[in-house]
Amino acid sequence: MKQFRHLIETCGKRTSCALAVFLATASGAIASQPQPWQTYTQAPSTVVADQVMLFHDYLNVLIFVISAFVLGLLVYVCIRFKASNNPNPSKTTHNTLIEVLWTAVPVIILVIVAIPSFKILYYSDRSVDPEMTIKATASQWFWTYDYTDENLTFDSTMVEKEDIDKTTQTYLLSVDNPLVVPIGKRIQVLVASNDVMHAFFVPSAVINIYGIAGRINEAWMEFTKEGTYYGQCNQICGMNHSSMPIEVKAVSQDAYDAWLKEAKVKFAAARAPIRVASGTINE
Ligand SMILES: [Cu+2]
Repeated sequence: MKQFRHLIETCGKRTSCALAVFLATASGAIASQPQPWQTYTQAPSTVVADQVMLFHDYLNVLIFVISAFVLGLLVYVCIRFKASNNPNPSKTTHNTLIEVLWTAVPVIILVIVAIPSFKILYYSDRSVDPEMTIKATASQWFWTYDYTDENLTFDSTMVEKEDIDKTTQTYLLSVDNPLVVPIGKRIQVLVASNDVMHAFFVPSAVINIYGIAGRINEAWMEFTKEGTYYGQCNQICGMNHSSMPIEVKAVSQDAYDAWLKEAKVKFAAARAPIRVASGTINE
């Protein structure tokens, strides 16, 4: 009872806040991370995400129309065929026209849903002629990003609670070295794992790809606006599963070029080759 009362009080305090968040989210003002009391998806940040959201809205309209039609039909049947209106009930058992209709109409609706659904599925599956490639390799519990065209590799680990800068960072989402990408570029993302199964999951980009040891899975992203977009590994990958977030910074081409120049110097010394008996690897 105590808990219930606490819940009611908390709800009361948060109602206005929740309403503001809902309105802001619905209007697309929040781009990158989950919000308290969020009731809608994160705003789309890539061209694929834009398409998926359009499809989502289209399906919602369709669902609303079908639900309203079924509800209307139920109300009509309840009134029209109630016992007091039918002292001598009809003995009808079959109606060929209605039976054909209630089979054919759902099939047509499914086809109407399937065509755009498959179109988006194939569109989002893999990029055609990507302009750059990034390989994201998961390990317990951090990400390693390889800019394969630039010979640049670095690790990305979560910022610990005591090191969080509350003005710019979010605990459990912010990392020391974010994945920086230019907007308007078609980026191929290759996802792999060094150990157990992980996932590269960035909701606002509508990417959710498993990282599996010995396999390379593929996705792609092309950001439409600058911003910081967060994601998380959503496979239960071990004790610190919640401590390997993904932080993507989408910036202008000029800012990306400047970052790349700095990153090449910064990370050049950081990653020494791993020495093994027969020579060196990781070069
Ligand atoms: Cu993981």
